[in-house]
Amino acid sequence: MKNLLGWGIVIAIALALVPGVYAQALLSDEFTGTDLASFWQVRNGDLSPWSLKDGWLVIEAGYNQNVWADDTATRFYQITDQDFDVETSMIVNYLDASTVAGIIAYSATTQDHKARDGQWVTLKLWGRGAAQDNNAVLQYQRREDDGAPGYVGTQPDYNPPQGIIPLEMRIKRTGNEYESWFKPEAQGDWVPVGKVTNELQDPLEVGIYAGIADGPGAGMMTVSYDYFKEASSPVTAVDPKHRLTVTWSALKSE
Ligand SMILES: [Ca+2]
Repeated sequence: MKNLLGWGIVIAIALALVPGVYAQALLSDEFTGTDLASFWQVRNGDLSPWSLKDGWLVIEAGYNQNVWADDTATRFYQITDQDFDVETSMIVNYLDASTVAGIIAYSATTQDHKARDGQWVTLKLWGRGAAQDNNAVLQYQRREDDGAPGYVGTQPDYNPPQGIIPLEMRIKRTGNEYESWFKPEAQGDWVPVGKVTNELQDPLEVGIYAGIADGPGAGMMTVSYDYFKEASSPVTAVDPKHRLTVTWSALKSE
């Protein structure tokens, strides 16, 4: 009996360590240090060179990567089956290409409105190339659609020129409801973007991404993410000086 209990514990721990088997709450990250925290998974990490530098996750976006008809971006995500309220602060620097960067909640097990496997909600900065005068727009979309109720094809009163674009983004999930906000220039109060109902089946892959939709030879994009925060989860980070786990509040007080 004691042995059975022991094996039960071992199996429970093993399941908890296998991503996707046991979902959990999303974790916050300030992207300190040089190693990406182990709770992240990276999709298409080989297509866009990336690294942690001076407290930022810096992604040099690769080509032929989009989030529209398909999700082919380089994506950093965590798996959850719970409600969340996540935000990120980012600096997009792009030139002369069609580029995408933002927050996504992706469900591999949900069929989209065209009966394809895979559906999502994303708040996206679309950096537009010469065909649209080299300026960016903010969009709130599901897969290949921003015309359904609550989605936004072009956020009003926001149209920064290409170059360096700081902004913050936020998506809050409450059951099947997903609400979004942003902060132009990464300053001021949250500006509402949209609120939608999307019946995404758990587990969800929630995170941040970058990609250049055009092929090789088009311009460039560097996306620097300062942090990814879940409102209910304090940031933990490794203090490089003391090799100790410290909380975000401790970091802030230094
Ligand atoms: Ca940071």
